[in-house]
Amino acid sequence: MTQQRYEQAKQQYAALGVDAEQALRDLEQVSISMHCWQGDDVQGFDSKGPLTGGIQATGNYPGKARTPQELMADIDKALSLIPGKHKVNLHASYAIFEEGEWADRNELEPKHFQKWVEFAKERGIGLDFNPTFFSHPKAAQFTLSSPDEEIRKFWIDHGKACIRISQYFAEELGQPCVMNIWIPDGYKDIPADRLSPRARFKDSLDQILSVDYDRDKVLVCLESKVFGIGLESYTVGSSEFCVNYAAKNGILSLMDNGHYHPTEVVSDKIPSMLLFNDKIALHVTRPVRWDSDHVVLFDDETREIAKEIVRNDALNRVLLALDYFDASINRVSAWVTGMRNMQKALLYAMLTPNKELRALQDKGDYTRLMVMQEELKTYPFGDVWNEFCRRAGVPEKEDWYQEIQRYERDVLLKRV
Ligand code: RNT
Ligand code: ZN
Repeated sequence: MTQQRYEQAKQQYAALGVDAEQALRDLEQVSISMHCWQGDDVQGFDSKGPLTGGIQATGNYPGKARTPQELMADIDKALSLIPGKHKVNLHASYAIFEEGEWADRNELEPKHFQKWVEFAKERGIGLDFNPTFFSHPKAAQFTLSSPDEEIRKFWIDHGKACIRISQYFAEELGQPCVMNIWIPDGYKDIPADRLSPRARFKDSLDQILSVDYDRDKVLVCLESKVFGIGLESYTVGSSEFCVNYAAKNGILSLMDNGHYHPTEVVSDKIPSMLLFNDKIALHVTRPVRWDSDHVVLFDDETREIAKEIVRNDALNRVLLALDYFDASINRVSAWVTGMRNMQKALLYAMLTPNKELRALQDKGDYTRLMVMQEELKTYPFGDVWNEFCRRAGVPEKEDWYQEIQRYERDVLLKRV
């Protein structure tokens, strides 16, 4: 049934000049970095304290992962329902300590992530990494931009430790590790000095990057932001700061589409960034009125982001990661929904006659351009997506949800 429908869909797309087989092959190559922190509301294993840094996971859905074993089991369940081969994105706060052992963030070592490396090796997947500059007593308001030199040094050491851990991931797993730096530093109210915190942040980054590391193995990114809760008036790591720092220092810019003013869109920023950078990185999320980090949907902006990547031939230049944390729904389902939606958006872009549409734009035939873009929306895209799932050996359509329900009943609801 799926195959028959696919064959018909393939012909409809072929009539537009689109090769559905090629699209399926291209999508199979795309690996997305799945964020471990959706599984436990960004709690991590190195402290029991609250989530800080101006971000928030709201909701109280039962069954969140409380231990490394539970989180790994949940990640496995999610990956089994997502077509393709992906990476897992870890935060430093997900260090796994032996019984009675503990290390503060400035003293983390590769050995504290050995279990994650074993996990990744067994599954043949790669790992990405993030230093954790929040949810820690020393991250009260400032980390890498702190006026307190002792605090700043602590976090610089954390950054350096994370570069070493990232290189360990890359070497053990035989593929580059994307290491993303995001700090929550900022002011609730109007500051008296906007320059000095940024100057200190700049110096801290210089110190972190002065570590001897292999730039082909560790791809360091810098993520900007517009504001956080309790940090509404001023953000040290603003867009201008981060884009300029990255460009000047040969690291990557990371754009999170929840980190801009509400009518600003990352889809429009991608082509500009591609003109000036070999590679860029994304955190795909869904901001609802603010940086709320809702689950990624198959919505307009996700599709626009995917179009900019696909039609500019940039699948190998845009490092894709997801970043959201919804605690109000089944967390495994949240992963599967977001990952599958990102893939759907890419497939949708691959099934678009991009060359033909571009020609219409160049000719100034905006009427036909609009007609085609709208008609494409009701082409049998779903039949191609179902075929992709079938070939990948994962459930088609909403069938995967039955497995989530079974897992919730047999595993998640028993976590009390
Ligand atoms: C916060 C940033 C950051 C975090 C994760 C947990 O606004 O988006 O990427 O969400 O590192
Ligand atoms: Zn982010």
